[in-house]
Amino acid sequence: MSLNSIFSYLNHSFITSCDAAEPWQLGFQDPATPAMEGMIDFHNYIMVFITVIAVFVLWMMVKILVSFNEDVNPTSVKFTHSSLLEIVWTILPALVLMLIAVPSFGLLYSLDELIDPTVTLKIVGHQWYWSYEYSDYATLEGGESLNFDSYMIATDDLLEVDNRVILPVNTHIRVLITAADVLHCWTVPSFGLKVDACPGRLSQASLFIKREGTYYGQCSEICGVNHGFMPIVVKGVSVDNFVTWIAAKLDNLILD
Ligand SMILES: [Cu+2]
Repeated sequence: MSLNSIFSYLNHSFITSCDAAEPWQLGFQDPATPAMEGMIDFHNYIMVFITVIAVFVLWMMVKILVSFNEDVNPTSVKFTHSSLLEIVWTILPALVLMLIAVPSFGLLYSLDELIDPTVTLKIVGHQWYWSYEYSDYATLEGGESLNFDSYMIATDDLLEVDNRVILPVNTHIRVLITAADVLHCWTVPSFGLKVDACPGRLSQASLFIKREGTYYGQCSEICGVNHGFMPIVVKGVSVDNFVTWIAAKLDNLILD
């Protein structure tokens, strides 16, 4: 069993298994997107390096304290240079940095990739609620597109909202994020998405949900007194159910 698989065991099976934050949770939430899967894999990969380096440095410090004190070594060796040692302690960290940098850039650029999105969801942060707009769907040609506000409803964990976002699974989705007043941050851990909502600026991210489920998140940028009371709930449904839901929403708009 490699170190990498031990870490992923800790993350996936032992510590947590959920799409919402849990009390005393230590690991990640279950990934629902390729992006989050990549981030968790990368985290596990880096943990291998961190563990080896931390153990090595600790061992070296203990070794120095034990072996190189006045009692054990009354007369110190007086050399100032060691070419071999200098080469090793230059090349080795450089190699470790390369091994970390290459997959990290791969992941970073893949997160930025937007592949021919089918659905666009525009998210606007307000003090203190979120509003959502399905820019592709309007009641009339050129009419106002489907949109609604999403307010928290009081539950024990303060994570539920009155209007959930519904999105299709296995579909490339573009999310556009902005704010109407102050900085907010649209964050859903299972998606690996955490995008600042800046007033006057439209940020873009891609989203591809791999499985149906209900995903919980929260505003993650201190935005005022009710910052803790503007949760995010996204329901991933099948494409058929998504189309049915959109059609019903549009019918309701026309009836209103
Ligand atoms: Cu906020």
